[in-house]
Amino acid sequence: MQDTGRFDTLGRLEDLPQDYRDELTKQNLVPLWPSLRAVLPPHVPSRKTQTTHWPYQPLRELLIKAGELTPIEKAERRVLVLANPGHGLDKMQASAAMYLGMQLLLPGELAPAHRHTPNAIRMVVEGEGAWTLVNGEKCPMSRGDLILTPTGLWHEHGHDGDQPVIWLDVLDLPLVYYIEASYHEEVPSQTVVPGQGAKAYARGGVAPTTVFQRSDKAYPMLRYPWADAKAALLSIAEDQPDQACVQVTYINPETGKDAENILGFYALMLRPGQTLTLPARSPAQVFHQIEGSADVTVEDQAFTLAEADTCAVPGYTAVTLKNRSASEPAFLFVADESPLHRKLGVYEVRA
Ligand code: GTQ
Repeated sequence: MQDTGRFDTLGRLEDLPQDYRDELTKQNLVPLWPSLRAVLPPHVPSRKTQTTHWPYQPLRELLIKAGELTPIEKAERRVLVLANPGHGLDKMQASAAMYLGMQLLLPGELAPAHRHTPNAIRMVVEGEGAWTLVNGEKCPMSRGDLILTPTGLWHEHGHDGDQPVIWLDVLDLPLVYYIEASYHEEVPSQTVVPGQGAKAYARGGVAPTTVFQRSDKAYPMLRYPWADAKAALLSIAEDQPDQACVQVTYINPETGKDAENILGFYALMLRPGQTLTLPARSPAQVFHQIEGSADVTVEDQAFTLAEADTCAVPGYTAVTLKNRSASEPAFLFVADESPLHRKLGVYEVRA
């Protein structure tokens, strides 16, 4: 009999008479109790996001092939989407809120100007000579650089070099699409506006100022050079030899808040031979190996992130990263859903 006041077994849909169910359907009504435990499971959410590893080399080969098969005029953005099988490949999701794409631009090509409601970033994987023009600011693309194209900012990609350029796109497209707010607009092209001064943000602790007035732009810094992020990590590691988690967050240098509103971006250094366990937190995460290689363990799965490999890990899951080199540090780029979870009040770290 009932003594805890809790109801262990809830009624199923099949327990209801068919004529009653038909009448509910006719009135666009649904009983909650057969689905209550599915939408509010005990203690840990159900997650479609599966731990998924995308090795770079086979992806690169297929992307280079796409360059032969599909001219830029037929693609606009020549991207292979890193789709999480847990969501279904057709959904083009890495996690609930994150989209990942690997984009190829060949010498001389132009991916024309547009803007859209989803926020995007680019993490440059290989090649020199490409640039992204963001609201008139020309951002050169080198390996490891992070370039923001936040919601509503015009952007186009061009390439003056002589080798293919490849970068990782991270967008909050699945979330913005889910809330029925995803759309784009086009312009023929943008003009370069020089001297926007954003480069001055790359010097720690100082912000560009004009007659004692700081920038009022929503996105004052658009390009985060890898050389600066790496130097920051190396100096933290040297200064704090006992600190296990050597990490920086890509921020808006005027506000100190996350660089974008929905997804968070970080760089992480593993010391030579280091094993680092990141606790289970509510947001899903993406790891991309910028330099070196790392063994990744997520619950009962283990794989190696070689240079330029990418993986996605569901939320509420601990991740162990081990630097495979005993002599060199390893560097990872991390994207997650923390800003979204914090704004919604659902952010959690599980001990
Ligand atoms: O480069 O603007 O991977 O609009 C998906 C949508 C890249 C881009 C993507 C985009 C872009």
